[in-house]
Amino acid sequence: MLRYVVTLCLLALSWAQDLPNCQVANIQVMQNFDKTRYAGTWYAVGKKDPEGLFLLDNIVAQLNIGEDGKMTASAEGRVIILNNWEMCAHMLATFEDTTDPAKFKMKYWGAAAYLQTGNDDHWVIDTDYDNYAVHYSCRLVDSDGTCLDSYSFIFSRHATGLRPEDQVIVTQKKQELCLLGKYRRVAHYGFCKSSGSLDQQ
Ligand code: DAO
Repeated sequence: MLRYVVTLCLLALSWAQDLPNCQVANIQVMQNFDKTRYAGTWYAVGKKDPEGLFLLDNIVAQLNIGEDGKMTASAEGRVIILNNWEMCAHMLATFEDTTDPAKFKMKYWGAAAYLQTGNDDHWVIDTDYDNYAVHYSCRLVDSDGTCLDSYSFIFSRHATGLRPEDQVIVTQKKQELCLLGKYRRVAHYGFCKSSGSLDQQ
């Protein structure tokens, strides 16, 4: 009987060690991150929404590295604003480096004044640069160190989605972020190509 209890305890202990502890401070980001290789076009194919979501679908981000080494981005996506006004939002962002090369402070704003603005973390959790990237941002850390309001994009270099081999890695990363089951698929059906965007300044 004692041997049975000890075995169960050891099993429970090893299982607990495999579980993420969901502390924002303990989230592992991409090691040796190279922002030059991260540059280029990314299609959001999955998204965990924050409180009061903004970008709905058809989300495409273009990341650039300037001659000064600073990262900037332009992004577009379908949004619904002012209760029922559907449009293609054109967004711009600048990124401030931090001591961790995979963690940035992102300032974003809309090309039109009535679009959202904000200051968010932009953490690159994992990427192979050529196929997939897992992004994470926590907007509000709870008193226990877990995240109260986060969002996360699953990016692909292809609008059609992720390769099966990348899906396995991405699922593992979602689990490590304590967000498994909280993502929705992001569709791409050319909304921003055909919508005749109202905010192209
Ligand atoms: O869509 O609900 C939401 C929150 C996302 C806001 C971020 C918009 C800025 C886009 C720049 C992304 C660059 C990768």
